[in-house]
Amino acid sequence: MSTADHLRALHEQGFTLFPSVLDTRAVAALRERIDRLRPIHWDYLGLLDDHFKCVFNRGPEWLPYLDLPGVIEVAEAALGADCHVIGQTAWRSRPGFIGADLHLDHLVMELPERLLDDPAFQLPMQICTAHLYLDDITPDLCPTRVIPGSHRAGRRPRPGETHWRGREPEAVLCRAGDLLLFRSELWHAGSRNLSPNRSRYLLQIHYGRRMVAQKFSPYLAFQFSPAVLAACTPRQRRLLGDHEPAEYD
Ligand SMILES: O=C(O)CCC(=O)C(=O)O
Repeated sequence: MSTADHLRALHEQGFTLFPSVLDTRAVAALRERIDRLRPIHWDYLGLLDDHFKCVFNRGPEWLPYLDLPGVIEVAEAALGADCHVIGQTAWRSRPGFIGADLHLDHLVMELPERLLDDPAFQLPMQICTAHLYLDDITPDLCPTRVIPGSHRAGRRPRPGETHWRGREPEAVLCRAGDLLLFRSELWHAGSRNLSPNRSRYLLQIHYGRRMVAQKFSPYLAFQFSPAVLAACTPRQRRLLGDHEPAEYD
């Protein structure tokens, strides 16, 4: 699929899948890299899942995941050539993990469905999330679930709501190394890890328009690693927030 095809899917379905972004060796290397992480700042090792935030700052070896070829072009087409990364989290979801209920991640404002149904109106994107899966995602290994087209609901799901216009969330089943990109207004959910002994490894990258604030915990105490900054390409520096001056600067 071309950049234009992916962009069209984001507008029409609210999500798009990139097959084989990483090959088998690169998947194994990234899983090992995640296994070597130790929690700092707001990271946690939970009973059923582990989260490591802002992993781009852990060392130059994490930088290539900010601008994966083929994916970054779509993020820039969707969010502007000056878009940036607002967060990046490595997850391990262990057996027994219970995923999130149906939700959306960010909606700038509620809008009437009749406006969103008008083919002449195209809702601009503000934030998109990439899920880089590091396992074959089978129905028992907490697939992400999405409701195609639900970014046009114009609102978030109400408590207890489980479908939109009769459509239930659909599991995104894919291969290790595939990447799902979805817009923040899409209704989506996690699901359970029902496997007896497999953990789902996931690298999540959030992209936002330049005016969307970066969420680099621990915020006031956050400091960029000098080794990471020294290794960045110009595009990676911009993705980390080194922008041309603009309004409010
Ligand atoms: O676990 C998943 O696949 C879904 C994650 C999710 O819904 C989120 O981070 O907003």
